[in-house]
Amino acid sequence: MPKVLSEDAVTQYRRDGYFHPVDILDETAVAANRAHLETFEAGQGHPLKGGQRNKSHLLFRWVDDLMRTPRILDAVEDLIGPDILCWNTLFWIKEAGSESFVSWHQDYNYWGLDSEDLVTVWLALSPAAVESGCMRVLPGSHKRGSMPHDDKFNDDNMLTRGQEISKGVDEDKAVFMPLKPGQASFHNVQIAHASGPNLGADRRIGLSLHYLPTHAQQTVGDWDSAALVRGEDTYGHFTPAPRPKQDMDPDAVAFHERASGAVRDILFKDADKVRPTL
Ligand SMILES: O=C(O)CCC(=O)C(=O)O
Repeated sequence: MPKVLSEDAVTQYRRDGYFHPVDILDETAVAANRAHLETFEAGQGHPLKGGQRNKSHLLFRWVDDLMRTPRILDAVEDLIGPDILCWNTLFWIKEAGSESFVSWHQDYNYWGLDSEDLVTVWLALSPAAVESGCMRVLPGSHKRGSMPHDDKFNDDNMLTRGQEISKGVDEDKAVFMPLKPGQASFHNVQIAHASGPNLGADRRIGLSLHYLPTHAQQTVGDWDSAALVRGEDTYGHFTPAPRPKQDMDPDAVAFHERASGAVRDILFKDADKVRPTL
């Protein structure tokens, strides 16, 4: 008996590689989390950028708390079982009216992780409508194996190397995953997905959280880290991520430097060009 998702939702996720929307945060919690983010951005005088977008749970205690939200973990447990690591937390912010987009890609090809059970939870902290460039997916593509990608390095592309599937995407079969603030979508690490520019009047703020079973291993990088967020880790394949005591906890910030650098090296492996920051 699933804890949060219905039997139908689990069946759809396994068959099509995605499921949405799931209500996670109420209005008050969305406003509080958005305020944490935007207060920090106002303080530094610019939006989150570079390494701040990755492994953000090591910089911000409120992201670490979000990563451990029981309702998210219950839903993830419905999909991948009770022993759960969070590998990464990653902000996807498209400013209102920005050209930022995400080309069609599969994450499995780039993250160096050997588990096809990795599930990405994409949590909306502002409206993610079709107009604001919500994600779209190609149903069933998680069962097609690795599709060919080219690195295009477009500045408006939010992906590190501008990786884009070169063959096999039929846009007519794509499904949009619009979300209201506080809702989340769930997608499999192998599914082809993309998103367009934000033509809306508000920022599109998404936080993706990458959950994997504890047996997963990093196969590309020599060193990697993850946070045990539920159950037991009897494998010890990842260095445990520390929990920040507060935002910008010096020990966690130092760990973030190493951990986000390791992710950058993994993402840019064999790339012709490397961006200085993620
Ligand atoms: O936020 C987006 O539009 C794309 C996000 C994405 O590629 C992901 O979460 O894997």
